[in-house]
Amino acid sequence: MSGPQDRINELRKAIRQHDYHYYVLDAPVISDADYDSLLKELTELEKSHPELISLDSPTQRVGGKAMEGFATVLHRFSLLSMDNAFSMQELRDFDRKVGRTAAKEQISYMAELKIDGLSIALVYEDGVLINAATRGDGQLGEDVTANVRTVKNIPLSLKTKIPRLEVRGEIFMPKREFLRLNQQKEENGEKPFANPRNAAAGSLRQMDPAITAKRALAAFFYDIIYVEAYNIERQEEALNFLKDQGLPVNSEARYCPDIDDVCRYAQEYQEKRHELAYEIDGVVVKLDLFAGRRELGETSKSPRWAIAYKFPAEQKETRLLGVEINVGRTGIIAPTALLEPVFIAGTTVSRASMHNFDLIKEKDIRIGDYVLLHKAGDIIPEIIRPLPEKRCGRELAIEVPKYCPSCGSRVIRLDGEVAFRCENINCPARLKESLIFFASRQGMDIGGLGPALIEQLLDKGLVKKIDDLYVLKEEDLAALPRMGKKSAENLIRAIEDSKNRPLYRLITALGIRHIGIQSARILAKQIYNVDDFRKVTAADLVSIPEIGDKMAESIAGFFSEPRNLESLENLKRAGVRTAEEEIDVEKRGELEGKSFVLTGSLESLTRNEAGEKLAELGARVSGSVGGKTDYVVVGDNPGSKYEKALQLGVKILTEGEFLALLQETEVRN
Ligand code: 0OX
Repeated sequence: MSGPQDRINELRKAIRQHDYHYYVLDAPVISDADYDSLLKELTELEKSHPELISLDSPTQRVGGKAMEGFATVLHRFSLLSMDNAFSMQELRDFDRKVGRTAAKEQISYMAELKIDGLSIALVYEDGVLINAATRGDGQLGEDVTANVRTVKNIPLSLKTKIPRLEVRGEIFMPKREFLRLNQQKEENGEKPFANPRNAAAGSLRQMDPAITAKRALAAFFYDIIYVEAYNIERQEEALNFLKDQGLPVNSEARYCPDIDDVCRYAQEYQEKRHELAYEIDGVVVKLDLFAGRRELGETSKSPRWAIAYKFPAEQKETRLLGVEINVGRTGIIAPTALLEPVFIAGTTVSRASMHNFDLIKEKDIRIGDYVLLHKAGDIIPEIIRPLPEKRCGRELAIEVPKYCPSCGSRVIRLDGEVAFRCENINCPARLKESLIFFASRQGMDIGGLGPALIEQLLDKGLVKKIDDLYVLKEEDLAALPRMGKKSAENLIRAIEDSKNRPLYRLITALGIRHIGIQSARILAKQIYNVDDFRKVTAADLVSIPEIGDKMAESIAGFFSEPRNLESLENLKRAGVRTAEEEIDVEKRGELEGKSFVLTGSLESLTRNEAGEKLAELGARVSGSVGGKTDYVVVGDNPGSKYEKALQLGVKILTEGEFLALLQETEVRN
């Protein structure tokens, strides 16, 4: 039989897991409202069975968990959390409780928006920001000073040289920035943030402040933890004081003489929340007079003079009618849910990004399902979960397409990425981006061929593949709007000039994922003919110094797509340089074309250096020993490659023999 203890255990376990997802992974799997209801159920069960309360119950701590990597800060004053109210009734209950301790004339409130961000504490000494720490568990936080200094609306110094001021506030990510960041993440095949709060946390916990600086974070401050030399006795006064010192204070806060006003304020912002530039998840109600606060005091985890009214989560049920598969401009295959239209958080929604196929599988969403919908960050419609109890049995599984819906190429997925992609550089969905990058400075540097002109070429059907650029005729171009004879001539010349770029520029221009100009240089040094790329495997590629697994896989993927090979063939035929001519052929001798495997550590040179030397002599370094391996160089503590070489009878060289061979070959050259 299952008694309260079983349910309590179940709830504690679930809450701990959700805490971990939320605070540590920044990737919650349930909505805040669902989390709150679990916590509420546990709190109530424990209230009616106090003998079952244990010290490690999630109800017994203030929340949060120290993150790794940042120095720990012990807060001089612990940062309390707040009790929640989920209805106007519970707000009134709070007022009644306050009335039991505080005198009537002491009771009036400040109502503030509850910004959905990350609680932080700043310390200013002599008016200068000297420390910023996350709230952590309320006692121990993390030193994020370097990152907080990059937040533009946080002043590095105050208006007045106050000896010491400690303030508490909220760092958050505005909705627009959240939208931008997630779009960027999806384009890069990364997992989007679940909500602006997680995005803010993720941005603040970057070890490199330069990354934090690129995210448009902002902050509002709402609490004086400690101040020296000033006597402040009311919350309204405190907010004005903070504002006067140059700290950002939310301007929607309102003085409310009684609880009716507070309820009106809460109602008003519950309706207006979608119009705000930042996400709020409720309203914070605080006793205005500090004298009254002192009288009420606090429990071990929260003040008795404040309460957070949490808005009901905006969730709607609707039906998933189908899934549209789109190809993004970078080749990402993206599933979009087609929904029965439903009004939610201020707009009617009939489509929702499903982000990626992993998520669909994880949530087990099927076509025909009734689903629960919400808006992440109050803007991005998202399916929270399906409602399997409403299934009729005719629902259909959502499959990852094997072929690109736009061009029919095989769809591939790179290791470690959530996204599936179309690899065809000429796929109509991504051709424009491919061309823009191909012609750009980093690529083939075709002067005058920018996005606007590329668009015209595509519109007129003059270019359908990358290689079509090289068969463009002057008269085709001259006929385009806003294009005179002279500019057509110039463009043809620029295209002609680009044919002779070094090989690494062509490799860069192909826009292969993870291959930037640096890695393209390395590749071109080792594999100096585009034709050879189709012969090398990912295993061969990783043996090239500085080429990692991801890059190797990506290159192999690119060159396994027949449409890409065809385009390269056409480029070659059109006269584009597809081989590295600068390698000094004279320098090569007997080692030309030989395949080497290096194992164990070498004393007189690094494996990278050995690789480079071999490449200069026209030899190739491979990652694994096989039938085609000519030599295995064995250093200290060799691995299994040594045994394999013995097994296969491959010629084995000691470091000394290897150096001698290199020298001999170099001398002979
Ligand atoms: C917010 C917010 C959070 C601080 C001290 C006791 C109550 N998220 O916007 N907390 C508080 O106040 C806490 N106010 C706020 N506005």
